[in-house]
Amino acid sequence: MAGLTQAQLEHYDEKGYVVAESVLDPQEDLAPVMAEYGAVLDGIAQDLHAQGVIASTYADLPFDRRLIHVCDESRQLFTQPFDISLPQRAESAAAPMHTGAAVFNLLVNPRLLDCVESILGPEILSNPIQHVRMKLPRRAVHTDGPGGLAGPTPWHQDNGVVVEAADETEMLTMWLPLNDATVENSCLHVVPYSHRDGIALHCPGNGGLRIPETQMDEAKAVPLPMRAGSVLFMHRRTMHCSYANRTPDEVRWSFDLRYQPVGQPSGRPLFPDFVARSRANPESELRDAAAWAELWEDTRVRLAASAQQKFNRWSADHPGCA
Ligand SMILES: O=C(O)CCC(=O)C(=O)O
Repeated sequence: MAGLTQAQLEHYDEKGYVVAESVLDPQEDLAPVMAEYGAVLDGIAQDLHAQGVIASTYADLPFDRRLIHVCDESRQLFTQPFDISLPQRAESAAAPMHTGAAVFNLLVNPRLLDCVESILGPEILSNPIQHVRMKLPRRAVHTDGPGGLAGPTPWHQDNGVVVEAADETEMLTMWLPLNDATVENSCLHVVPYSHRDGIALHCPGNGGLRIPETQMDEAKAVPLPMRAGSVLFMHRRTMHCSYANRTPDEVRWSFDLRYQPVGQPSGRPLFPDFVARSRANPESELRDAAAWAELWEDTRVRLAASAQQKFNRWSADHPGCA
């Protein structure tokens, strides 16, 4: 098994994160995912063009330039049709999402799971807190708010986005860019050593949960520019964020995926987890992309039928959030 080196594991333990270079092969591992998303964008562009919302389908443009054109001209964002999770709302019956085979193959990519196994051991659950993010240049985001998955992400810890039952779950975040992530196009920033300090106060707000400035020292943060193919492994209590994409014409495109040992609560009980690797019980592994897609489709039906659920513990009424 390849996995992480001793030096990388020590960096992770000490600082709460580590970037491993060249874990994935952009051609072999990432190109199929990008092609699958190209087809999703094509469908969106065809629909908008048929409705007369955009003047062209921009079929001759590469993915990133095409997405920018489509969002800019339609003045809409298409984060949900691309995302690999449902929105945290009961009115999800009609919510689009993307659960294609290439994405499933990425979730269970052996090179990724070897690295995960180095940290978590051989019984690995795919945690359902997962997203694809296409961060658009600010000029292409025509919403009042920060733009959700297409805009900046406030300072937070991933432990903060789960319910309390999962506080001791050894959830590992894996963040990987599909194109090079730079300081200008909105790479991730982390606060080294912050995983040692417990869970900070988080305040619900427009752009998602946010650790108030008074609860952290932003000056200690470091940017993590990363090349496509590299992977960031991050402890659940490491503080991190991303700022606005300041480039005129680049999309910062990434996945954030999470894994944990089998048998611990996922922190998102309504959403489907699955066994990604089990050395003890290989038959329990999910190996079928269509079955994974079905898990999410069933979840959509259940979510739509359920009352409003609480997805985390925080309240904007907390005095520290004033
Ligand atoms: O990709 C980003 O900009 C933010 C990702 C993030 O906050 C996360 O993975 O928890």
